[in-house]
Amino acid sequence: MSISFMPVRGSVEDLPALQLQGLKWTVSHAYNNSPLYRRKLDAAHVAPTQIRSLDDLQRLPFTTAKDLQEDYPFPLRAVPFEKIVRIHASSGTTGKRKVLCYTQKDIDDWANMFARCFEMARLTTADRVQIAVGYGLWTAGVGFQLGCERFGAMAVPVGPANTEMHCQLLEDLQSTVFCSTASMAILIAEEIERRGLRDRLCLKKFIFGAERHSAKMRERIRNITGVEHLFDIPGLTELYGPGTGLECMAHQGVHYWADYYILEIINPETLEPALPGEIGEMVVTSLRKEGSPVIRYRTRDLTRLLPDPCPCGNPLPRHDHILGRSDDMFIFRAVNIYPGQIEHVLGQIPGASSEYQVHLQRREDGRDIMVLKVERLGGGAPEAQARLAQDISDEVRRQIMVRAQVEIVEHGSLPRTERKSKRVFDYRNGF
Ligand code: DLL
Repeated sequence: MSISFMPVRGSVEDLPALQLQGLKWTVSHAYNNSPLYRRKLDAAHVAPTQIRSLDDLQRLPFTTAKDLQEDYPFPLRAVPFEKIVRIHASSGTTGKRKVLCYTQKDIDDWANMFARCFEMARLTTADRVQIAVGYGLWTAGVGFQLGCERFGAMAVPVGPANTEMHCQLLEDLQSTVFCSTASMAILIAEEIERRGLRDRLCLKKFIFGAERHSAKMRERIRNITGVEHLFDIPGLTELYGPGTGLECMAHQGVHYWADYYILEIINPETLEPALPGEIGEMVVTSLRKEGSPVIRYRTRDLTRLLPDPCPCGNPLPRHDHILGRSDDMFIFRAVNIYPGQIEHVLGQIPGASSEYQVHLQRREDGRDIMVLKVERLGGGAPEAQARLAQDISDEVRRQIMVRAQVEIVEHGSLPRTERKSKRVFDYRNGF
């Protein structure tokens, strides 16, 4: 399969040489132009001239979210302000926003990367792409817009409007592709079902990301809308924004743009490379980014490389869906738990929907309790609800080894959001 947004001189065989060239350029650019990187590289005793092979990547120090916060507001800036044409910022889970700078070349590179996403999802210029993510400081809306225009399809730049407006535009403009967060995808799918719109729409593809989604969410979106192709799109503000790769037509993980960045998977404890196929933390190094280059940036996202050739025929390397973030983990009665584990359990239980919340509370006697609220699918008698709660609690106990009080709630009663969903509420320290 050909990919026309490949680097100018390039095929997959050229990737290692291209990566080495990009790595050398990035380290020297960062060292010469960013005080933060100079400090870090000096402290690690690495000079740009010592980068001679891709293995030398291992000698470079990691960059973390903390570095971005300490040098706020323009932490990784490596060009004069006159060359910066835009900034974006992500909210950051704690503390200050992460602000990243873009030169015109960065914007062009990002547009090409994103156009490749649309190409990989086999859009054509006849497609109508309804963009339902936020515009503004966040990279999401402008990123989808940029990629869509570069690709040449018709953008319908709605942003995170209400579902009423989205449904109306889906119907009136006959949009063929819907781009959103994973939560918004399920929200709109349920609205299409509620309004009985399915047969009046021309929707063929969903492209969603910004947060983890479960297999159950996918299944539900597909079942109620009849849309066959759902594509997971990853991305982060530190590395341009959305569009750093895309799930392929074979739906076997995410192909990522290894000509724009190097992806490493490390063991977050030892910081050593994970084995091929082993889950670890995603670490990224940009190869062409001018405004705010990233060198071994620890994303906190957990995934793994998929080393086998992909049945879709695309030769670009693959990583699995993002399985969670290392900072999503919570500790309950000395057990480390990721929300993804709970989703995994719910995915195996037929009467449970994909929607849930975890509430952690501390009783007066000091004991912690976990209340797991789960939406049920469809109707059912009260006995069936009690059975469902018992099944979920048994499986949580068996697979995650903790006791949870399961509360079954009506379908549609947990909040749906246009943003990233919050699923874990920890009240143990009083908030
Ligand atoms: O969420 C960019 C984006 C917008 C991607 C729209 C896709 C669609 P940030 O706000 O900087 O950027 O958040 C980045 O979100 O490190 C992951 O933890 C998470 N994330 C992004 N995409 C996915 C995905 C945007 N497809 C952080 N699956 C990342 C799971 C995702 N998590």
